[in-house]
Amino acid sequence: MDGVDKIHIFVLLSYRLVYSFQNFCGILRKKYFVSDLMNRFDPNGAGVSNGNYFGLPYTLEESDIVVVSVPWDVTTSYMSGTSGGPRAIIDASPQIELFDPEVEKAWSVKIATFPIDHNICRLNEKTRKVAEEVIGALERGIPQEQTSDKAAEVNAASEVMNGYVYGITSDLLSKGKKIALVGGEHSVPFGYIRALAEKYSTFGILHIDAHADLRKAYERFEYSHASIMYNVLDKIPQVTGICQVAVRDFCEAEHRIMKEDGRVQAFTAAELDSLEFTGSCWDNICDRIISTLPENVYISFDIDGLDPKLCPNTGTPVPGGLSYGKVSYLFSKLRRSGKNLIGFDLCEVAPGENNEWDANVGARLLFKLCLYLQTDK
Ligand SMILES: [Mn+2]
Repeated sequence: MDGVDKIHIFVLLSYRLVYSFQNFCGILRKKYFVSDLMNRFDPNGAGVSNGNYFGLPYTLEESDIVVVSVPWDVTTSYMSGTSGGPRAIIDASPQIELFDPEVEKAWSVKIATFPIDHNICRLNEKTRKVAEEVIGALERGIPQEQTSDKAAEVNAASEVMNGYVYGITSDLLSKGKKIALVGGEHSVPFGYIRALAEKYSTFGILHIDAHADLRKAYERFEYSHASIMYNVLDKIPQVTGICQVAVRDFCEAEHRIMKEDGRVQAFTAAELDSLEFTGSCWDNICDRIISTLPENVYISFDIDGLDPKLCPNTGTPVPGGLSYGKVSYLFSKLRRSGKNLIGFDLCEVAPGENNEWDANVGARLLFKLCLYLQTDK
């Protein structure tokens, strides 16, 4: 049994233990503390910093929505740091008003925080160093055979992470929870989408991103952040379509898939601009985007789909992108469209060194999407 296998078993066992322990604590907390907390909870007061997303006091057991963190940035190719996204968003939570004009008593929506798994953090740190060696060798033109073992080690670790995400999310789905997944780089939702595919026989993905993420095994990493949609199309047949919005950085092979694979519908940033420059309004464009989606919709939201002024520290920023107002309007229209939002991920939020701006933006959009997940029909 090699090191990765041992870590795999350890991670799978440990998340089950953590969940059971959380449940046990949850029962105690509910019995003795939560009613008191909720009596004292002031939705109009300053934000609370209690280690949970949005400072909300709900336990896993009583929650309707669970936010699962995956602090993973092993295959990030440009700037690392997205593994710090979940912690940064939690730390930025006191900035969030627990109010939404479209959702009554937004603060009472029962959103719980799944604890961050330290084994995944350790596996991430260890494997990131190995991945850096593989990327460095590629950049220096060293023959691939010389780093085959290292590339294989990265791929094996990514499978451990996928198994971890799949295990948690399928367990939570079987308990009737809805799930918000927070990355980490954009490779992290694969296990979650696989778990959803066991619950929903067909669904579509609204994919907001600067990149098409349709590369096959980018930089030799099968589960690269740049390959998530390729892997979904390749391995999860329940996903009947992917609607890409604001994509503006892709290679020729990806462009061919976007044009030729009937499951992919792309609204590139250039096409969105062209529609607006020739008189279409954003309301009509949102209708066109939403009309490509089937009844069941999953949102895969890479924060770099936004204008980089809203996410300057993200792993691979690209000029252009959606404004905060446009993406909020799109989500609001999707909610009102009657489609069934089955889940979502928010990835690639990376903390800045001296400010929490990226996390502040991410926390606001995370809260909005959680509310829509809850209030969906
Ligand atoms: Mn992406």
